[in-house]
Amino acid sequence: MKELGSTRSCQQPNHLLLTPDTFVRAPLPGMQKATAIVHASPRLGARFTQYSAELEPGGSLGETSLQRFVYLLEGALRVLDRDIEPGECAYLPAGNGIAAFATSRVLVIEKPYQHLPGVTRPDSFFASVERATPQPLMGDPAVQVRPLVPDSPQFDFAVNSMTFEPGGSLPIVESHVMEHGLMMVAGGGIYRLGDCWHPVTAGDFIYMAPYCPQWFCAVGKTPAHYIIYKDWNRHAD
Ligand code: UGY
Ligand code: MN
Repeated sequence: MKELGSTRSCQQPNHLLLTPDTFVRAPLPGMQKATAIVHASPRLGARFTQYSAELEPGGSLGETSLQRFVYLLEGALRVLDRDIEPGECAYLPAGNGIAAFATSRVLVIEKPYQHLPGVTRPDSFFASVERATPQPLMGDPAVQVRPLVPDSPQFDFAVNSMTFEPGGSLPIVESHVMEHGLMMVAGGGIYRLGDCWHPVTAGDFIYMAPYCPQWFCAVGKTPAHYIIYKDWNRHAD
């Protein structure tokens, strides 16, 4: 199929689906023994940058003045003085060095901090899908939401783990002011985005612009799992 110029990747005015067959790798400044696939960035109209970093043992991400959230998909990382495993994540108020000690794949989200008067900037923290408390989405036990960022106005974004039992779906077609960056981690299903219904599977990335109509239903015999970013706790400006 690829030879005939076919792909599920699709760009529309209100969303972008990127499938692994179309990923293009390039280094970012300061990276050592590492490369990046930039999925979403201000060039797309997003107010954040999201990329997958692929690191060799001993590889590292460069410094940044932006706040940085990392979620480990595969491998082993050292962040500050802690080792993290797949399913664990870390937040740094400004990107300090993050190093890999095994071949690793990391989801990275970077965003300029939106200050709120009277609210201090947050410190670094560590979290994991396993340690997060699951909340059924609108009371539906087939859809579990696990917040990976503390519930505090200090944070100008949220990242949630969402798992869907086979057949589980978002209860409504959502359309909201927040934008999303989403990485499918396991399983798959059908994602409605705007006027398109996309089959999606583990490894796919989706950007949803503000107000993009969105709905998902997990299809298959195993649960679907995705990690989803949204802007949060701030006025729309
Ligand atoms: O948090 C959310 O807006 C989430 N329910 N959206 C989504 O899964 N597309
Ligand atoms: Mn949403």
